[in-house]
Formats: sequence, structure tokens, C-alpha cells
Amino acid sequence: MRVKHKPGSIVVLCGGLGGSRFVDALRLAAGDEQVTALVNVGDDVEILGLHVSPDLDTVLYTLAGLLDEERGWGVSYETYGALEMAERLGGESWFTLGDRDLGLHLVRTGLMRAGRPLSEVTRHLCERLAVRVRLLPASDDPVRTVVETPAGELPFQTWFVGRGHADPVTGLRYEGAEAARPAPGVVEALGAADLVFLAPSNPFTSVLPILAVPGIPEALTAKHVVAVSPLVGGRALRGPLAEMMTSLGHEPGPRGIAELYGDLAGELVVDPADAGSVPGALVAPIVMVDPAVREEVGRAVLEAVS
Ligand code: FO1
Repeated sequence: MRVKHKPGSIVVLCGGLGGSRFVDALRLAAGDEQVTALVNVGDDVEILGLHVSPDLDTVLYTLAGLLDEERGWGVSYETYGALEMAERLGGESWFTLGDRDLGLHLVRTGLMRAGRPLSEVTRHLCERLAVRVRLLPASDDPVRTVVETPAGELPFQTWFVGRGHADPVTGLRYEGAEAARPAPGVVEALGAADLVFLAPSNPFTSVLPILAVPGIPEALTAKHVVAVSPLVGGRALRGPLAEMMTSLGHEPGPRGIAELYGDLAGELVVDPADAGSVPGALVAPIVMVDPAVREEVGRAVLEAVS
């Protein structure tokens, strides 16, 4: 069942698994053509000479029905022959790239080396995988999240995957953001949006790196912006967000999320488990691990905000 009051166009600022599932929920409820995903590139990394865009790929694989849902990244039914060979030959193997996933990185990197920007390459990949939701990287310019820890500054994937996010986070910065420009279509999509969501993604590593690109926050002023809490019952469904909030001096719960986004979001949606935690917050079920409940979640969130 589709939503009764279908909003015009919806833009979702997102990254990671929570963001991908939310984009999936919204497009199931409102229709693929209504939804644009504005995706974080701060997690991007070069591995074995290939450009890897984990957040774009998680959204792409989720919408194409290819995601390894259990693991939350990469392609299901993967094999690892290429990585095993690379390791044997002394190549990088700390970042697990499966054979099918590598196929995508080879194509993306080839097109980028031929001079095509990430946004154009992403459009090509969507077309080939029959993904009709519009996927836009926040920027075609490099923006890289750097994590400050007691062990020093670490590139995001070194901190997250290489060191298992064990180092406490004392700060973050988004390298390159100041000089980055929004990718083509980003400002226009936000300008045309009837509704903008800050997805239930990690704010520090997924949403704020998007908002660090000059021109993007400005395009949000006077828009109906709704944040969806990435915490349920004080915990992230996955990942180190609650620990990060604590080490960065924020309350690890929906109230901390509301304070963090401040005036940027006019409304906050929280799960029924957190009803009453933030005065005025809208309540809708936001746990959407199971693909079978996503349409219902998308519908409930859209009903709550319209
Ligand atoms: N996460 C891991 O914990 N270990 C990995 O080896 C790993 C490989 C990987 C390869 C491709 C990809 O698209 C994502 C991958 N991820 C891996 C997930 C990724 O590091 C994070 O989920 C995101 O960057 C955080 O949103």
C-alpha cells in the first residue's frame, strides 16, 4: 500500500546501512521516482588502486537487491578469490573486497580515470543495475572523514575497519570539504524538494560530512527538514554511534541527536521505544532491519510528518 498523501519529491541525506535501509523504505512507500538519495563520500577510500565508495555502494546494492543484508555491506553470495591472490602477492587485504564488489570498483575506477566524475559514474552504475532512485554523491570533489583519537588522526576506514573502531573518538574533521562543491544536481534537487530527511545514519560520519560541503546547508534553509533518530532505546542498531556520542560529549539518545542537529532539522522522528524522550518529537517505528517491514516503516514515517 502506498502512502495516502504522497509528498512531491523527497531528498534523503544518508550514508551507511541505516541510511540505505531508510532510502529503501521511502521508495517502497512513495515510489522510486519521488526519492533522491544524497550520499556521503567521506568514507571513500582507495584500495589496491581502486576507488571504493562504501556508502554509495551500500545504497546501490540495497536498492538493487544485491546487498549482503546479514553483514550490512558488500554483495551477497560473494567469493574472495581476487583478494586471496592479492594477499598472496603482498597486496592490501585488510579491507575485504569480494570478487563481485571488485567488479564494480574496477568499472568505477576505469570510468573515473577516463575523466568521468563520480556523480556521472554513479548514474551509469544505477542504470546498469536498474536502480531508479536517484543517487547523488554529496560532491565529486574529495571529502574525507578524518577521526581524531588518542592515537592520533586516522583516516575513517583505518579507524573503522583497520582498527575495528576501538580508538575513542575525540574529534572529527572532513578533509577537503571547504574547497568541495556540491555534485551536479545536488542544489537543484534540494531546491525542488518538498521534504528533506536526515536519515537514521551516524550523524558524525554520514550526515555531517555531507553538510560540510559549502552550498548544501544553505540549500536546506526554508526547507521542511526532518531528522530520523539513528538511536533506538539509547543504542545504535549497529555501529559505534552511542560510544562516539559519549566520547564527543553528547547524550547518547534521541535528545542528543536533536541537540546535535539543532535548528537544521525542524522535526525529529523517534521510535516508539523512545516516545516521550524529546518534547514534540514525532513517533513512528523506525527499525527496518527486515526488508519485509520497510514499506510499512516508510509509510508510517511519511504519515507522521505529513
Ligand atoms: N566493513 C568492515 O567492517 N570490514 C570490511 O572489510 C569492509 C569492507 C567493505 C568493502 C566494501 C564496502 O562497500 C564496504 C565495506 N565495509 C567493511 C563497510 C564500510 O567500511 C562501512 O560500513 C561504512 O564505510 C560505514 O558506513
